[in-house]
Amino acid sequence: MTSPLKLRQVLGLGLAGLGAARLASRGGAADLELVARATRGLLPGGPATMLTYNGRSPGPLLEVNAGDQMRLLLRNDLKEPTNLHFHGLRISPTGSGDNVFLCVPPGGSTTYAFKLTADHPAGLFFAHPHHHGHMADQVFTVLGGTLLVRGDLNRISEVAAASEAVLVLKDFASASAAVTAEAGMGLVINGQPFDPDRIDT
Ligand SMILES: [Cu+2]
Repeated sequence: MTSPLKLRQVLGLGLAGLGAARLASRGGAADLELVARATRGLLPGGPATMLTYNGRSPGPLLEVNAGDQMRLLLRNDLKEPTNLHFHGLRISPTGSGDNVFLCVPPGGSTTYAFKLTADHPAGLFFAHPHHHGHMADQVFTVLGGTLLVRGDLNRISEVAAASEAVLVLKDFASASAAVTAEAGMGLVINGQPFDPDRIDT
């Protein structure tokens, strides 16, 4: 029997996952690419097919700054249409911005292009599909990822000096019937199986 996980070890899992799973802007420009595709993975109850960005669930952390010019290419390698919604960002809901009426067909791609204002609030946001008729199934099958905007908060010295871990919790008890039927239910943090009974604080 394995020993209980310390809370900091769970945080460590999150940090370990971030190194290779982070796409960041440079010099005021965020030229990022997400590829939506089905990927075999391991859930608490066993193997299952999940929908991923760049083969990851959750998708890579997108790390940008207030004032950045965003150009995010979304390629659709799924067998159904998809798109992107930038949950919480203060950007236009039209054109190539946070436009949930855009449709990226199977095999297609589109570029989301918008500028974050210089005073855009810092914080953690959520990028996920919002295509009418497919949204619930795609989100419940784990398509989505975090979007970290750095800005005013990060200029507070105590915040800048603090260590940071981004944790994405997913409860497969509320996942799609297809996933739970194949792999059962359970909790994951950053894609790693998580048992709350094994946490020491
Ligand atoms: Cu949302």
